[in-house]
Amino acid sequence: IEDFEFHGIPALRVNGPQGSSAVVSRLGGQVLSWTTPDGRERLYLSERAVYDGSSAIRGGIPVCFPQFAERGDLPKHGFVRTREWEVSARRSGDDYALVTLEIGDDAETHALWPHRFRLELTLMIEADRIDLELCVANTGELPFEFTAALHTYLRVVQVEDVAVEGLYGHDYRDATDGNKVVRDSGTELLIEGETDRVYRHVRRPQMLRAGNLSLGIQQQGFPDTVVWNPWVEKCAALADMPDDDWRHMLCIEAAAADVVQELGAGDEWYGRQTLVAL
Ligand code: TA6
Repeated sequence: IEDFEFHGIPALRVNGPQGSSAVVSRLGGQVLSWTTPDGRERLYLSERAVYDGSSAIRGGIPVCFPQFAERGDLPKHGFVRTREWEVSARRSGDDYALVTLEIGDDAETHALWPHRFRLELTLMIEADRIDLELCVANTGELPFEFTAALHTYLRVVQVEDVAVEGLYGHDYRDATDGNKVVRDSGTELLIEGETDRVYRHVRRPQMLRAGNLSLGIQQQGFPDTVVWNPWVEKCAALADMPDDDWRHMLCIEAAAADVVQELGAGDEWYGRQTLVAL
């Protein structure tokens, strides 16, 4: 586990077992790369991503907190994506490597959100798997509410060839269709146009299938799963993403997006997403 600079920002290179590796940026506490022992990069990271903190880094696994999307008065997806986190633990053994980053409140966060908190993000990498755990601690004297997400950008060769299994039978809110709530009735989800869905109370793991490559996706603590692909027009409107790259990514996010979490004074909340290359 070594410190290095990635596009001019402080980052960590985490070498896991069997040649697996990850890159974690201290800006945003954001995983930017995950490579499995077969040499494949599993996360999407835009070539046009911005690394100066003026906006979130486009790709990898951004952490959204204390708000998912734009429902309240806070900046979109909260404010920890563009702030610097500290490294508080690093450990490795024969079959794993682990780093923990943390961030807390300060005068700047109080100006946006009047609560005391500590976030800890722990990345554990094993040969074919990464596990991300987000801990939210309420370090103040009053309860607070939050929404949050691990906004994971998965790399795919061609999104039109991808199928997502495991969401059948769940209700989702369709942000591309006036937030209509719809029950998913297909056995697999195909991406055939702009997709921006919040699946609620997700109980099963998902499986992303693309040709002979599969990725298992599991979450705990997070009640919702968000599936996002901007498709052609919305992608063209994103200054930090090449026009054709909607094809090469699919966000499958572990989220507390619609199901708001309440956290009492002194309490802690845990949410986790696990990705397994199969
Ligand atoms: O999680 C899906 C979403 O909320 C979309 O609506 C889309 O706007 C996306 O996140 C990206 O947000 P960003 O602030 O990173 O451009």
